[in-house]
Amino acid sequence: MKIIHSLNHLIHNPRWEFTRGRRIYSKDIPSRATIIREALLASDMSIDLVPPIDQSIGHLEAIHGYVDFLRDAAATLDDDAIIYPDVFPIRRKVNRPDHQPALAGYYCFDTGTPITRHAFAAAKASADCAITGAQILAQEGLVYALCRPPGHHAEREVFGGYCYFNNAALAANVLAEHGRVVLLDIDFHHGNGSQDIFYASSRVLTVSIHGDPAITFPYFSGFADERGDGEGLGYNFNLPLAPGARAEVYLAALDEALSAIKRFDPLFLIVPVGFDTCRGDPAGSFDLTTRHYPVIASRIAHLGLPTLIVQEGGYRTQNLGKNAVAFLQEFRKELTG
Ligand code: Q9C
Ligand code: ZN
Repeated sequence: MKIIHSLNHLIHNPRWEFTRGRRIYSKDIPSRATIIREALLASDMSIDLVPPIDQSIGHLEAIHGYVDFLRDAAATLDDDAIIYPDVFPIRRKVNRPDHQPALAGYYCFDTGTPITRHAFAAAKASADCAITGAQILAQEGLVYALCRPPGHHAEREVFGGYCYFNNAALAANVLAEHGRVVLLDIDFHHGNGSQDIFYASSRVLTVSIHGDPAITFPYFSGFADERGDGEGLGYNFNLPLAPGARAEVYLAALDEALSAIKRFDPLFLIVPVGFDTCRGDPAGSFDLTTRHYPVIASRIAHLGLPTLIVQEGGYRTQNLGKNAVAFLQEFRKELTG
C-alpha cells in the first residue's frame, strides 16, 4: 500500500494554542505523524512510503483565497515569531484590511492555527501529499496520504482548527474532473472546510459524522439541517452525534452515511480520517476503541471504490499508531483482498 508522506511537516511546531483565554500546548505536535508512520512500517503490512510531488500553486488557488497572504506572512517571520489573530471580522460586511495583525484575523477563524515562519511550507507539503495521492489513485485503488498539518477545517476564505489548506478537498477537486467524488469525513470534528468548499456542488458529495456542534468545535456548522445550496442542495449530509457516542450509535450513523453514498454512485471515495474519535482523546468525546477501527474500515471498504484516505486529527499519542494500523490494515484487506 502506498503512503504519501513528507518530512516537511517536522518544521511546523507552533507549540502553543489559546483556548478560552488560556495558553495551552498545541495538540497538533510533529510526533503525531511520526508515530503513525513508524507504527505502519513496523506492522506486517507491505508499505511503499513515497514523498509527494511538488504540485503547482494553482491547485491551492483553485480552492483557497488566502494562498498569497499565508505565503507572504510566513516569509516575513523570524524563526521564533508567531502570529495569533486576536480581532475577527464578525460583522456583516467588512473591508479587507492591509494591516498585518488584522489580516490574520481576516483569514484565520481561531487561535489554534497561528502563522509561523514554516507554516506555509509545511501546509503546502501536506497538501501535496493529498494531491499526489489523488493523481495516482486510479492506478493504485487505495492510497493513504499521511498529512500533517491536517486540512478539513480550512474553508475557501478562512483557515483554522490546526488546518491551513484543505488537503482532502484539494484531492477531491483533482478527482472531480473525472467523475462524482465523495468526501466521507470521519474525524471527530465537523469537516466545515470541505462542506464550505463544495456546498453548492453536486459533483462532490460531502458527508461528515462528528460531535454535536452545539457543544463542540467548530460550533458554527455541522448541523443536520445543512443540506447544500443551489445545485448542491441534497449533496451535503451531516450526522452530528451526542458526546460519549459508543460504537453501536457510531456504526448506525456510518451505515446511514454509506447508504447515501451508494445512492450517489461515485467514481472515487476520499476518507478524511481522524483518530480523535477514540476514547480518551484530548480533543474528542466519543467512546470508540482500537478494536472498532477495523469494523469501520471494513464497512467503508465494502463500497468497493478506489479510496484515498487522508489523515486529519487524532491527538492521543499513546494509541494513534495502533488505531492507524488497525484501520488501514483492515481497509487494505477488504478492498484489495
Ligand atoms: N482554541 C482537527 O482535529 N481546538 N482539528 C480549539 C482554538 C480545535 C481539531 C482551537 C480543535 C481542532 C483536524
Ligand atoms: Zn478532529
